[in-house]
Amino acid sequence: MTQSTPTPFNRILLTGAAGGLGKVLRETLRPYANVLRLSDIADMAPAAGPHEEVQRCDLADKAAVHQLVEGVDAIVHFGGVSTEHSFEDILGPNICGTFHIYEAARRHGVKRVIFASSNHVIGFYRQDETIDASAVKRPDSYYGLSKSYGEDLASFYFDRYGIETVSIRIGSSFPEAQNRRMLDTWLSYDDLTQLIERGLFTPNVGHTVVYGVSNNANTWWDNRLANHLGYAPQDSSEPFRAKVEAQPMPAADDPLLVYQGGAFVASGPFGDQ
Ligand code: NAI
Ligand code: 15L
Repeated sequence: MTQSTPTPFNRILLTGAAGGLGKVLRETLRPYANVLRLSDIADMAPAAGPHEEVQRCDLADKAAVHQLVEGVDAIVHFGGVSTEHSFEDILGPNICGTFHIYEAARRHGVKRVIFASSNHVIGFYRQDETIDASAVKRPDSYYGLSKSYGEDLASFYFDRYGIETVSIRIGSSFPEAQNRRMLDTWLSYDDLTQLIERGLFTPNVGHTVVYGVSNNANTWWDNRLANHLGYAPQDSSEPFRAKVEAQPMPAADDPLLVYQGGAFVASGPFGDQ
């Protein structure tokens, strides 16, 4: 926590707590609340520790989400389907689920949400284009569409009800950059944590969209419209470059090298059989 950080929240809800990023945030968000309420549809290990509560919940279940949000001061919403699937598979967890989160936030008076959006909201931009948060959205998948809708919910619930959100268009947040595209999109776990901290504690964010990317040598994303967050990434994908560049070079027209969303632009269609 930075020195200027005010008193932590009493109770923060983390959805998707059993997932790859959820497991990391379970550790790193601990200083920011007296109690972390952890939720997922999947089993969570280990069970609740000190200053933790575990509440299993299917985001598609409206009543369950309303119970989940009761007594919470802020929501870090990372749960849902995290890769491309059919629209039907994405509808419940991501589209209905994020709607349920915002409706529950309204009913229970939650004023701050951090939304795990994705670069796949703008995945059809090419890698030779640089965009900021004002660029027209170009979702690359049903998954990207669901994140785009999540950002629209964030915008609506701020304009209509004053609930503030920081939507993080996360690039690729894994322990290492795994391929050439990820050299440009990689977000370290420490930089992700810093973004969430800035998202929770910066006053008057309205609905802010920020690209979740580390200080990599090259990027396609300009975060000047989110300068008020004071996000200053500390890590870079350079240490992974040699290993990544030892991989065979994909064809020049491979989506991995052409589009910001990489392979997602070529997924589907689903359900034609
Ligand atoms: P993950 O797939 O490991 O975690 C997602 C979690 O959501 C899982 O534990 C899953 O059980 C849970 N979940 C799925 N359906 C659910 C439902 N109906 N109800 C409740 N929980 C449900 O994904 P990861 O990598 O941890 O990502 C976390 C969030 O960040 C996701 O929303 C993802 O879309 C977003 N994101 C992640 C990126 C990354 O590079 N890791 C990049 C861009 C966005
Ligand atoms: C995402 O949105 C996914 O959740 C993650 O699994 C990666 O595919 C990431 O984008 C990416 O674009 O690398």
